[in-house]
Amino acid sequence: MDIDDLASRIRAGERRALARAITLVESGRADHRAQATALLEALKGHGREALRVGLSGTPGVGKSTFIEAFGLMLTGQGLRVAVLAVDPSSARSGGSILGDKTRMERLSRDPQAFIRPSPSQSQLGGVARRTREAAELCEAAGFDVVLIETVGVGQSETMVAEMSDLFLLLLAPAGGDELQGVKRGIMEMADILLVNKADGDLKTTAIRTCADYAGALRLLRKRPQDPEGFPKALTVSAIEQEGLARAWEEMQSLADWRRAQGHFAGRRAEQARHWFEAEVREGLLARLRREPVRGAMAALGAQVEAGAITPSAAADELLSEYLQLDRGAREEA
Ligand SMILES: Nc1nc2c(ncn2[C@@H]2O[C@H](COP(=O)(O)OP(=O)(O)OP(=O)(O)O)[C@@H](O)[C@H]2O)c(=O)[nH]1
Ligand SMILES: [Mg+2]
Repeated sequence: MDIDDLASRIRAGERRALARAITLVESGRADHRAQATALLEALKGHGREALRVGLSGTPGVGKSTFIEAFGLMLTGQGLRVAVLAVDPSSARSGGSILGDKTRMERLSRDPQAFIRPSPSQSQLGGVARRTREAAELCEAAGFDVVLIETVGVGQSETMVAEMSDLFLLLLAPAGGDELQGVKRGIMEMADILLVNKADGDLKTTAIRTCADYAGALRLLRKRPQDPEGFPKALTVSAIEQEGLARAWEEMQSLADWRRAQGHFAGRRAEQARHWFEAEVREGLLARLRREPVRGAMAALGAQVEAGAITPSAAADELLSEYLQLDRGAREEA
């Protein structure tokens, strides 16, 4: 594969090249991984900046409907929109995307939009890398907005927040008891809460729910990356396309403020470091699962069990002999 050619076709915004490159970053094969790394290196410093927007919400809250309506509004303004989906629960993988194909039908046919479903992958680490790198590729291809959708399960929100410039939480209109069901940690990550389905019979409830959330947000600790009034809660109706323009204005004003204050670039730099450290951890864990380390681990484990060596000494031996973590230090000694 000609990596330089692929890189220049991505820079030219060719969708097929982009799709192919995402397939490459998704691959688990070692040679593909090396090519993917080379491709990302070749694209580094492309000088384009998309707004990366994370979007989370429980099943059925209206994420797909929202993305379709919001995406079409943006493409209608001449913006190019990419949609990436993260679905770490293997049972749902594919399923939700098949549903999305019909829910996001118009957007998926829009030449200004690019929708990439989540591959079936069980490890969150693999999903994180694939999504983050796919977002990089979309940015290099000149997309203005990259929406990263995740269903609200466990760690996936944190992961998506760690690769987004803005994080949106989509919520359903509900009674007060359900408000408490939103985990504090997730509330703390959100930049904008969107109470969806503010239409028809649900409108009054949605407005009340929104006020409740706004009150809850005011109780959270102030974050340095927020101007006055953020994080905030808004009502929207994805079906009736109400409140979407307002939501976009708020997102832009928040992003503009963060850019002006240096928080935008600062956060991306922090995220890059976070992912570097995560990759190191992943890489080490992967090596532990390979021979001869795996065998040595089992053998040393047996010795520890038999009381022939202490746990610390065995760990030291494994790390230094087999992972050669402190080879330099040992050579000096
Ligand atoms: N009344 C109303 N219903 C909505 C709105 N948005 C979505 N819905 C409905 O809510 C249901 C779920 O919508 P989806 O967009 O599939 O929700 P989702 O969050 O993508 O769901 P999963 O993909 O299963 O996680 C559908 O029946 C939608 O028609 C809205 O703004 N108002
Ligand atoms: Mg959906």
